[in-house]
Amino acid sequence: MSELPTPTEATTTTAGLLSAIADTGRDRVRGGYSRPVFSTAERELVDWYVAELDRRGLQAQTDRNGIVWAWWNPAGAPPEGAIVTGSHLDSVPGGGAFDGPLGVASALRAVDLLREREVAPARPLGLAVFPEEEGSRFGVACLGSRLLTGAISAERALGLTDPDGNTFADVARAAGLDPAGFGRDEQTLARIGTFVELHVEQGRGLIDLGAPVAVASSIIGHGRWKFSVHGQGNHAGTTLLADRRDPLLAASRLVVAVREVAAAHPGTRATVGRLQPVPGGTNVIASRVDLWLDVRHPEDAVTRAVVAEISRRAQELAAGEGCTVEVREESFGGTVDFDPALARRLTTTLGGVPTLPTGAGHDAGVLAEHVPTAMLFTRNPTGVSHSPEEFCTDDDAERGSTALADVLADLLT
Ligand code: HGY
Ligand code: MN
Ligand code: MN
Repeated sequence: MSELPTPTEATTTTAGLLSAIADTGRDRVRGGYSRPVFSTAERELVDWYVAELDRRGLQAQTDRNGIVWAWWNPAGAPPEGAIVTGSHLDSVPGGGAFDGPLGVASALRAVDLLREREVAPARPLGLAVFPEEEGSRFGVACLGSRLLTGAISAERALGLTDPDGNTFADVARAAGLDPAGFGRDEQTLARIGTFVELHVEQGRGLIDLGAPVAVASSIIGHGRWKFSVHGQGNHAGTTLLADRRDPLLAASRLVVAVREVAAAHPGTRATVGRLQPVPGGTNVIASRVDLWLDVRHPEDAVTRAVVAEISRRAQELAAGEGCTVEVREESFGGTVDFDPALARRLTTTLGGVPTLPTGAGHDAGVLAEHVPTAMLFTRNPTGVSHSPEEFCTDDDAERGSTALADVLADLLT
């Protein structure tokens, strides 16, 4: 048994662990945190994670897809069939403090709790941090877990570009990874027997239920599409209205149409959160507008129908303004129902906590197609996420880590 770390406040509570990174990647303009994958801020978080692993006598290993692993295997059991837990450290622009990091801190805290309880794992416990879960820099959500499982080809991933035009290959190479190494990793996948991810709840379910922890039942299907509306760039002062082909006008009407189409398909969540006029000058009629559409629904056929109708409306609105429009699917993942037997086992271990579906995507949703997978949610008293208002109380954070330790102890022995 490795030496226990010297307990300090920063390492003996979940909230204490998170307090150590509370200033990393703060976004003074947007509020909240902006920690894009492979940015200085996100790399500082990875360094924090590696140092906390080291404090626990655990050796961090970054695999060829950029996933940061650590294995605790005091019994010296065979590597296959490990119980793995973890989450991500990258964020959306202006995101909250808990989306991702709470799952990582809870995994570290669960190791401490298992050791304090003198749990003797019969199989290895793995900890994992997946890169680019948000897809905020390169556009594809859960990029690390999709590469691990082969859900995205290395070729497509390496060609993805960030808003500044940097390719994933170049940025990953600068971060010390070998682009030739990316792609499905059978050997690593074979080591994962069960994956359990703890995540801050990104909704009001636990508030309304008055409970601190829930087990996930499903993740609704979701996808992302890029629309590019092409018009005629021109001078704001010398171009009469009748002579304009303004893509921003068509794109603005399209944003309104997105809400109309979604409202006509109950249960649909359709969002345009990112819209980029090019070149983007105050005195310039845009020549092009890029906008990104996020559509989610429990039934994949409805998601497809909604996107088809929005695409039809886009063509109509573009033509009405003398513009053209291109539509490209950037990512899609169908609705995932977590392993029911595993979910029941966790619910029983935790004494009958609620089970909740979620509209938020997670690496667990990608892994669920390959290994038995479950999720735990920790209460978020604001119910808000992907925003600085996302929150989790110190007590609930500790309750979540304790619940994670409980289910890991059950699965490990
Ligand atoms: O977009 C999502 O649902 C997740 O936060 N990546
Ligand atoms: Mn997340
Ligand atoms: Mn998120």
